[in-house]
Amino acid sequence: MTNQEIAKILREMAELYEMEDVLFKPRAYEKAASGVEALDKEIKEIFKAEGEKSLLKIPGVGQGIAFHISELLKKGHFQEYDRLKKKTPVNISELSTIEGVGPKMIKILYQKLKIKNLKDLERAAQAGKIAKLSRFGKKSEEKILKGIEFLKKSGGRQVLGFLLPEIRALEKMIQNFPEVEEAIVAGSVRRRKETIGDIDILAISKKPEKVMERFITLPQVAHVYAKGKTKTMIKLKNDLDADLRVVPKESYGAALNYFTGSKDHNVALRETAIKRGWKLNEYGLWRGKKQVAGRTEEEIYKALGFHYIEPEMRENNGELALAKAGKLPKLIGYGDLLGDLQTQTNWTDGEDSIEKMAEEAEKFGLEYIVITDHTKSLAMTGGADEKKLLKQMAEIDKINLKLKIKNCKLKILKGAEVNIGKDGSLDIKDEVLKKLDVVGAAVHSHFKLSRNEETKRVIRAMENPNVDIIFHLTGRIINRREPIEIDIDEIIKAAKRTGTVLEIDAFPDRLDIKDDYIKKCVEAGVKMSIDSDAHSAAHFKFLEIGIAQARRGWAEKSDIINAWPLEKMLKMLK
Ligand code: DGT
Ligand code: CA
Ligand code: CA
Ligand code: ZN
Repeated sequence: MTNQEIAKILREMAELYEMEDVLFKPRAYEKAASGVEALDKEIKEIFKAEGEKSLLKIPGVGQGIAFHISELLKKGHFQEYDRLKKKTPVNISELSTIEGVGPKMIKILYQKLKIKNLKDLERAAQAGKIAKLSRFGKKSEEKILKGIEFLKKSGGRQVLGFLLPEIRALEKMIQNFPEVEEAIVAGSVRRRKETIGDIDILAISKKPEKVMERFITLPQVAHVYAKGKTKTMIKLKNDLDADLRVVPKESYGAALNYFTGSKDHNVALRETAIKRGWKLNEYGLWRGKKQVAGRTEEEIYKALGFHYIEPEMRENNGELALAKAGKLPKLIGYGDLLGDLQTQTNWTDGEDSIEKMAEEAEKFGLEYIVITDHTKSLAMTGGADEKKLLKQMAEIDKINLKLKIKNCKLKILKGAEVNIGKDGSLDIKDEVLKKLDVVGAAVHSHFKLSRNEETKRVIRAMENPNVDIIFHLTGRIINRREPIEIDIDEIIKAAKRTGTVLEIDAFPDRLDIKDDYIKKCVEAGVKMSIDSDAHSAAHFKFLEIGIAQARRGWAEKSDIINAWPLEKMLKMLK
């Protein structure tokens, strides 16, 4: 059992307890799940070496949960989980992908209508059965149907950022097969698309049959579609399909290039080969029968007269012309961030204390973070009013002192995620906003106004001299919620005029703003930030996904203000 699988069950426990209206336990299990996810060692190994006591060292794991995890590792399930699952035997993770459907609703839907999964839910909603339940009504039913339709439109694509740890674990297992010389995940995963259709894996080996044999017996495998000598297709337990191809060493670069895609990039690249009278395919670059290149991607690009193009740029959006002219941007690097400008704590809906967030951020190599808890219109989250914000500022001063004494170099800055009202007004008074180091403003409601109204309200927020950054501009949640409609060109113009920064929210199902918008910002010289939007110390790892998105939008270090040293970053703000 992998850490990811354990964390998934712990999260499910949290939801099961929430259904039962049990106090505190949901939070405790959430915390434990985050702790498990953040580990870089496999729990199974630690447990094998050091026994049950070692589990207590996992952040957020106490006696009770440690006992359950040990049962889980030994038997693959545990009593309390079985008991709760028996009571409400539903596919929670599937049902809760629909916006507005949470644990409490899932319980009622099961009790009243025996709804266990998405199919059941869709049928019941179409038959008008949900509207008839006293608790919900017509509006909820319509919302559910919309949610299901939205999910279908996404074509079963899954959010990459949530799966990347599992994909990397799989890649590592294949790399560790004794017969494998090299292995890598190509396709949309390597290009770091927001969502992925499947996983395309390549490996070099002289014994492909042996490799395939090992591949289909991996613990993650749910189903084998087809097993061939050099190509095998399987379904993983997480519902994703994965292909493994074994290629000879001489063709590795060509195969990697071909299977990384995108298809459009490949087609354009192949055309340049044809123009020279050459041929490019997944086995190599050929002049007649002679292989001109093929061992590495670099030599293929070079032989065709291009500079090397990073996978995140390979969408045939003009990158080939730049690569030919030697004018490719120097993309921001995965280790380039020095700060994080959006983090939430247990002052509102985050899981961890300010201090814990700071300590974890430092482990991630950051030099500063901004605490940006929600404000009062988000009452659900315990959003801060002016008084609470002032209190938090004083607390941050204290913690900064404490960190200094502990020799922690990270600096905590004061901020807020201020809510933008329907008309563009903010819910915190200017005299308090003025005291904060960094003010982010964001839309959290009224997602369905006209394009003109949405654009206007965001621009009005930008015009506030205290608003430094617009967080998650369009409010979309991939596979769950459509973006608000906005006129991006007007927004960018206003950002430029007012000196407002636009955020790339690194949370894997937000990635807001998207790559096309990032490109426009780069061209217009509008600065951006890449923020984790962390709601737990375990979320700093998502910064990587935000950097990937920035790279897909061709952003350089100079475009991203939290890749800059603190002083310079602060000077850039209003
Ligand atoms: P996905 O899986 O939908 O997220 O997107 P990709 O890009 O991973 O696409 P996939 O898995 O269908 O194929 C992997 C790569 O193989 C793709 O990026 C480019 C290459 N490829 C697939 N089909 C074709 C094709 O018909 N022509 C060319 N030139 N390349 C192809
Ligand atoms: Ca793919
Ligand atoms: Ca594929
Ligand atoms: Zn927000």
